[in-house]
Amino acid sequence: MSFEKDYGIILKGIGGFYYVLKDQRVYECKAGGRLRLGDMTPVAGDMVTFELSGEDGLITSIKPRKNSLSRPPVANIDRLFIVASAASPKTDPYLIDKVTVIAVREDIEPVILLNKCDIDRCDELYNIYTKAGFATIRVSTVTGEGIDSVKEMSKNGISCFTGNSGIGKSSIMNCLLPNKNLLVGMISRKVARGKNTTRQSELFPCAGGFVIDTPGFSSFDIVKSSSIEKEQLQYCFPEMTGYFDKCRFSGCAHIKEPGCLVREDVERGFIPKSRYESYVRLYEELSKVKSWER
Ligand SMILES: Nc1nc2c(ncn2[C@@H]2O[C@H](COP(=O)(O)OP(=O)(O)O)[C@@H](O)[C@H]2O)c(=O)[nH]1
Ligand SMILES: [Mg+2]
Ligand SMILES: [Zn+2]
Repeated sequence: MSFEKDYGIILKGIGGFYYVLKDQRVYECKAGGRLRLGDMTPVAGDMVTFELSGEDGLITSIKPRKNSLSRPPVANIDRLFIVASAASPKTDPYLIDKVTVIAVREDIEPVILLNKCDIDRCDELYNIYTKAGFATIRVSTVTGEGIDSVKEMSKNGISCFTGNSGIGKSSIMNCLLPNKNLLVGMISRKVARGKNTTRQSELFPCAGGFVIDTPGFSSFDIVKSSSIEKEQLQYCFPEMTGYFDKCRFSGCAHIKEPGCLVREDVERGFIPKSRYESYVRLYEELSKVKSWER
């Protein structure tokens, strides 16, 4: 990953200290206070400038963020690896679709990783997400299938892993980072609660980019965490964006309107049915949100 001159990147924060990587070295820094940083609290992924006095670093500015997630706090995400499976615990496509909407909205590239393919080839999920136009990779941490492709995609920028507990996020990261030994089979919340210091998730350098784990899908509540309006929802479904203003009624929401080309193409199998059903379900959820609740 290339940096703008003078900037380092925060790998993690623990108990008020931030570990900033710059020119192959990690510096322990404190935050520079309200005067310099205003309301921004540094998080992993932030690009920062800092001053050194002796060994002690002081963060002096934070570059405006491209995007950010709050659980875990991480900024400037380029890619979201959404880990799913048809093997246990089987993933509900609706959960995947919710996350893809937020990703697209935040200008993050969603990549679907179908894990545990040694047990189940995940054909149904594979067909849905390739047809929808997402990069979709079959993975197995047992046979090593797909790991090279995941590594290749991690070369640029910051890649964040998400998916239900037990789906294999830590296992996949261990394949990418063989020297790190992340805790497989551990619930991430437990790990986070174990110590008294507040600890952020950590960015790990990987293949030229960075990878980071998240606690799971629960951090992606579409209604609460994003300011998306129902009229905008169709633009967060890449397979539906070409239909804008082509249906019989301009401003068609593709729900019940006659002459809707989206619904016709769902019937003809060009748009995956489960994706369309998620669209309708999310549209209805967003319709219930009053404007003052946003
Ligand atoms: N058969 C099979 N089991 C896997 C695979 N990846 C992970 N597991 C198992 O799934 C369980 C949960 O894995 P873990 O990486 O801790 O999931 P996390 O909660 O998403 O971090 C562990 O028992 C792993 O050994 C896989 O590709 N195939
Ligand atoms: Mg884990
Ligand atoms: Zn329509």
